[in-house]
Parts: sequence; structure tokens; C-alpha cells
Amino acid sequence: MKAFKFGSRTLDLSRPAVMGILNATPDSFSDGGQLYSNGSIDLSKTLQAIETMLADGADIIDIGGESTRPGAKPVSVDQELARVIPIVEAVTSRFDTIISVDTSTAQVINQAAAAGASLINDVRALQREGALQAAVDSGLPVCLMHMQNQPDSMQANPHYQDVVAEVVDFLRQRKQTCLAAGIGPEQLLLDPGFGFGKTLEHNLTLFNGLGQLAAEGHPVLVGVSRKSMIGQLLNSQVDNRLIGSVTMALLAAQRVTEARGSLILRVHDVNETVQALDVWQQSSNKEFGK
Ligand code: 8Y4
Repeated sequence: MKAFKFGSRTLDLSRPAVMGILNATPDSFSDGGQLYSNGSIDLSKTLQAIETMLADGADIIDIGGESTRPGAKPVSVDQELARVIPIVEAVTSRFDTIISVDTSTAQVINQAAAAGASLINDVRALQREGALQAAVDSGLPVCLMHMQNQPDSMQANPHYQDVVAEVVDFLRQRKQTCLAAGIGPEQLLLDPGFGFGKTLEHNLTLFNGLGQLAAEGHPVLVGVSRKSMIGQLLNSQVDNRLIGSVTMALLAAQRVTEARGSLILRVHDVNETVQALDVWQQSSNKEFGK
């Protein structure tokens, strides 16, 4: 068993794990603030959504209060705290699960850790002021993600000589900075950041390079769920990307597993993704193999 420690909890990563997305933002592109009613989040609806994801087989719940979609309104620290911390507290007291906080903000890292979060998922790879120290102080594992440029401009003109090499190089550098600051190598997850400053071609090249990323020796986190790369492949709007998303999740699982790596899939559609993984696992029983 390949175990990964999230504080007091351990997750078996000898098979792909599933992270369910909980958007605590009123302006999410994929689920459009469904949990909001007249300007504030409905906590009971939110807990219901989490309960469903856990019943469907999610191993981790990723809670985020900042929209990184291009053109999204910047959120103040107080606003982000007000969105995220009450949910972390409610989930901690109500469910036995691994809570991930999708944040780049030092204060959110500090307070979420105190409220029971077990993973820091930072699309800015701890580059914001104070974030690295907050992560060190929390003692929590961290997912380092690659992004070229900033959310408001990242899709304007993405450019790489060698996208796989540059993404791996960036993540290696952030890893070194984390190690030097006192985060253990066994506490790091790596993520190529699909859609973050990448064209469709960049995303697909990276997807085919997942084995190389897995070879860095850290579990890989992959987030392709409902993203525009799937919309581009299928010419489909965001409400019609379920099959494409699940297919891509399964292909990622196969790639990373072939490379003997570990994988966490960040998804909106937990039930369908878990079913696909279950069918794959059960049908690859070695007794019946070639
Ligand atoms: C439709 C659906 C269109 C979703 C866009 C999106 C990742 C992540 C996000 C990721 C990690 C998103 C917070 C963007 N993506 N964290 N966060 N990896 N680690 N966009 O790929 O889902 S938000």
C-alpha cells in the first residue's frame, strides 16, 4: 500500500483517489453559485452537497472561496475567510473526511488548518506573500500546481518551448523552496495545472506527459473536470462535458498507474468518476488478464 498522510488521516494511494470539488464562490463558471441564495452561501445546502459526494465515494473534499476563472472579481482576505472557514468548521464537526482548502492566502491557510483542514491546495504554489510560512506552520501537506502568468491574463497568449519540461522544472523549483522551508518531501503533491496558462495543445502534450510528472516521485493531482480543454475537444458547453471529463479522468488514471505513480483526481462528478474507476479496477483483475 502506498500511503499518504494527511495530518492524522492516511489515504491509500495504491489506487487513484477522488477529490470532490466544493465551490464556495458565487461566480463559479462550472456550477454558477448553486449553493448561494441572496448573496450568501447556504450552509445546509453546502453540507448536503458534501454528504452526497462522500456517499458517492469521494476521499477528499476541496473547498475553495476564490474564483480563478479569467475575469473573476478579486476576493478580499476577509471575504475569502468568511466563505471558507465556516464550511471547514462545519465539515470537521460533521464528517470524517479529508478536507482540502483551495487557497493561496496565508490567513486562510492558518485558520483552515486550525479548523481541521488536512491539505493545502494552492494554484499559486505558495508564491503569495506569507503563504509558504503559513504552510510550514500548519504542518499540512501541500499540492503545488503550475500556472503560467496570472488568472486574469493566463489564457491571453500561453507560450512554451517544451511544456512538459517547463512545468516539471517549475514544480521542482517550488519543491526545493518548500523543502528548504521545512516541508517534508513526503508532504508534497504535484499538479501540472490543466488550463492554467495553456492552450489545448499544451494541455494535451502535458496529459501525455503525465508519466514524466509521476516519475518525480510525488503523488500527482489532476484537474480536468468540465474544463475548456474538454469543451474544445467535444465542441460542448460546460453543462455537456460529463462523459468527456470521466473519460479523461480514467485515461489519466491509466497513464499514471502505468508509470507506477499515485494519483488524485479533482472532479465535480464524483459518482460517475468513482464508477468508471471501479469498472476499470475490477475488469483489470490479473486472473483474467492476457
Ligand atoms: C469548467 C470547470 C471550467 C472548471 C473551468 C474550471 C485546479 C485546481 C482549479 C487544478 C488543482 C477549474 C482550484 C479551475 N483547477 N486545483 N483548482 N488543480 N490542484 N476551472 O487543476 O476547475 S479551479
